[in-house]
Amino acid sequence: MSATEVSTTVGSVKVSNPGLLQWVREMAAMCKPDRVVWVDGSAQEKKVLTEQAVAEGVLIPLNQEKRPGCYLHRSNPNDVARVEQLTFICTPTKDEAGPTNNWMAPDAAYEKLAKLFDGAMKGRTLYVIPYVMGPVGSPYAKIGVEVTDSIYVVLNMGIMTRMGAQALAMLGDSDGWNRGLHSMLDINPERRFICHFPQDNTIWSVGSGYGGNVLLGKKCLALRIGSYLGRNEGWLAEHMLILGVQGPDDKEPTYVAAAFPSACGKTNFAMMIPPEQFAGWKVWTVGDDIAWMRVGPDGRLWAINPEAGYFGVAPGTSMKSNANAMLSTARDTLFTNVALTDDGDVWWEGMDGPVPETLTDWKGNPWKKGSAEKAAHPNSRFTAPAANNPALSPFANDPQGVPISAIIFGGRRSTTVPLVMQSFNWAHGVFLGATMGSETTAAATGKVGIVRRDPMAMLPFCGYNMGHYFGHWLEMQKAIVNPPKIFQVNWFRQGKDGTFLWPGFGDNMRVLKWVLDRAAGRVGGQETLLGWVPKAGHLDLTGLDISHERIDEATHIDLDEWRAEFELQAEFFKTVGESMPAVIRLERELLMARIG
Ligand code: GTP
Ligand code: SPV
Ligand code: MN
Repeated sequence: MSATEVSTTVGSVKVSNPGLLQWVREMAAMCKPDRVVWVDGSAQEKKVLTEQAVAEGVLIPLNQEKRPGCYLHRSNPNDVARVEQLTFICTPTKDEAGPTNNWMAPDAAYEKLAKLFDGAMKGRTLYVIPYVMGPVGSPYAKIGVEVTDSIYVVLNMGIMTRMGAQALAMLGDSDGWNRGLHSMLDINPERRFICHFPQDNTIWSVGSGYGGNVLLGKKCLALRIGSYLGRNEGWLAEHMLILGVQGPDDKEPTYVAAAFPSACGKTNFAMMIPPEQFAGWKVWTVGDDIAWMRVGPDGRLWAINPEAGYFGVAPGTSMKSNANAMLSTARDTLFTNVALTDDGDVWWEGMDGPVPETLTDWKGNPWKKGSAEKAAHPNSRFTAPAANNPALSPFANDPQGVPISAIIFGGRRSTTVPLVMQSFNWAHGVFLGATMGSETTAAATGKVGIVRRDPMAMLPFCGYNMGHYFGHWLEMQKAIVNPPKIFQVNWFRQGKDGTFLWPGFGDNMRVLKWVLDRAAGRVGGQETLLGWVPKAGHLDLTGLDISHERIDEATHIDLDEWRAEFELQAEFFKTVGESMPAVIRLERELLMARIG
């Protein structure tokens, strides 16, 4: 596109959106690429870009007989996860970003990053990626345009979003689209910034080539900008999976949304296969990471999954733990930072079958069985099309979404938090979400295994003041006439021997069944000081080969542990400060007073 052109044609769509054309010109003028290529999303384009990525060494072809259409990407070892310390919310005032976000003034951020973007794409191609988050044509979908110099980003966005001409056709001449700018630069952590400008519906990302830092539709738009839009427009953008459950006698599925922090089990739960005792039960995946939820005309909460693929954690995924994820990665999948087998297939820790004698590790070095080093990076990932998932819900692309009957909050906690508990009411449920703690994982850089508060699994993803975010959740109750019931779960409690007390994975169906029964008012519960738990015998444990002592430990509520937990929460309340809604503070005080 030359500086004077007033339209361009992408696929069969003539683009004449003046704001879009102008913005692309400005971004190109700043980044100074050799070429500008508009991505149309066609199969032919994918083929050409894939070949080019292979020629440039960005992708390594896998054994095409074993994994048709699959490729391996190795990222720079300094660039293997989200970087929360380099992620900024750039609002006019620091208070709007709140005490839990890194903040930069918008002008300062634009100026700082513009210097880095200046000439950043010399000798490179600038790809213009139009994309839709949400089913094409859905009134709840949002449109973004990401310009990037990374072929890897283009190919991943092609799986994760509805990309190309269809997005431009849906956009027309509207001004309602997110402006995303990304350049890898030289992948230098010293020059890496992920900046969000909620008021401008703009995201600027530099210096990384990895996942959540650069696939701007995902965490940046669908959660950080999305949560900001959601507050203004009266809906919720959440780090939640969405699943449907259908029992043998159910005419239609019941839908559940669940927030677990990064690498704490969303993909696994969303694709779960119920155990043998649940013959005739079926779990359908609607989404595995993000939910956009609005109040429908019936007063229920309706959710869509804005994504079209899964950017899932590879290690630990096996036919035993998550067959649907394994099958999703059988073809047309991009793998990042997994190990390579001698016959050109992928491997990671926890995969089925014997550990291979020799491999090429995620850095490209020879690896031998028994090595102290991991062969796959702990945050290695697959990017797989949702269409590959045998359990994909027939309603996954429904423009209206699905009605949510229960919301589940879950963290990774080796102590204190019982297997399952139901909140007394909406406000108490919001409190449970707001005070969620979880042990840190490899999904973000930094130390692993430390308990931190991760309210609603949104600490790294809320695009505005966290206290106001809790306020928004409380406020939503007025509009949700038929609210979902709210639950808390913990699959990760450990016994004294340091092993998980609960078998997890498919057996989580047993907990889910109780959640559904409670949400539908089909079963009584046991009231405790802290919430409702299953009555003895109500958790279906048939066929489960673990001792009653271990189940008791997994479900136990220890008031001393909870006293300590409330103290830990105090620190977080102090951080959030004045903006913490009174309702949340009083919920805590009420519970503390109650346990004495
Ligand atoms: P993000 O993609 O980072 O948002 O992660 P996620 O929440 O989708 O987590 P995922 O399902 O990929 O699981 C992450 C890790 O948790 C994997 O190593 C799983 O094997 C493990 N995991 C998942 N579910 C369970 C469970 O029920 N019990 C136990 N013990 N581990 C689990
Ligand atoms: C997460 O960390 O929650 C992810 C992976 O889903 S990333 O896309 O890198 O954010
Ligand atoms: Mn996630």
